[in-house]
Amino acid sequence: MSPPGRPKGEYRSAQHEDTPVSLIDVPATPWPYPFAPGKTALVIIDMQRDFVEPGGFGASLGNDVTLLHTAIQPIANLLAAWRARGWPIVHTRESHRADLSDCPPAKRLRGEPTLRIGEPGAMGRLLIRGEPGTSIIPALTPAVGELVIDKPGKGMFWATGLHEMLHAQGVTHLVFTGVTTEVCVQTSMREANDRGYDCLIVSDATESYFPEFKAAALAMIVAQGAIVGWHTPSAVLLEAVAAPG
Ligand code: C5J
Repeated sequence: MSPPGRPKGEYRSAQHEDTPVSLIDVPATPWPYPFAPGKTALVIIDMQRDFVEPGGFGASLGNDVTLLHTAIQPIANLLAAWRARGWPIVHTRESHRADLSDCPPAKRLRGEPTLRIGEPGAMGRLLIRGEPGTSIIPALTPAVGELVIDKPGKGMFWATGLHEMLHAQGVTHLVFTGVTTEVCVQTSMREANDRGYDCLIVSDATESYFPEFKAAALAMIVAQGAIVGWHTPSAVLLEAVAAPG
């Protein structure tokens, strides 16, 4: 499919009209993604022990957490590339205050998990800030200077102030990774799309407990002319951003 007409090679963000940047066309579905070097934040959604390791929130819902592990190395590769260039990086953690005042009963009482949010499990109280389960897995530990956002919702903008932080850094584009594709990643990407960011999701750097839901989410995102955004594999993205301009 072909992209709609866009002046090639330059982008003026609605949020930063005065700061044009040179774009890199990254091969992607449904057509090339206009990558803005230095203005594109890598977003790593909820790669915390509670979702990825046994004994956490993901497992309490009856899920096989090993299904998420294939995303770890592609995310690590992207993280290394972003760090090498000094580009912005955002890590999120789905988490709540210890008194659960930011966890609505509609969320806490939903379903039939073996343990509910706030109850003690193998990695401390489930999804509670400061407990071992909410820490990012060791392979992706945030570095000093990277944004770490504790979000009480599935989406990363709800009750976090993240939009203002990204705006302050001049970020106009977002590259999404993390878990799970159809829940927190897709919700965050849709929120970002509504706020005017150009969004790409990296197909092998995101995973779901349900492979069919991951496939459906990726298809929905790019349908109807990239209605939410683009997707591409990490190797394609890394090759495109490494190429000499
Ligand atoms: C879920 C998430 N699945 N990070 N959270 O509850 O996707």
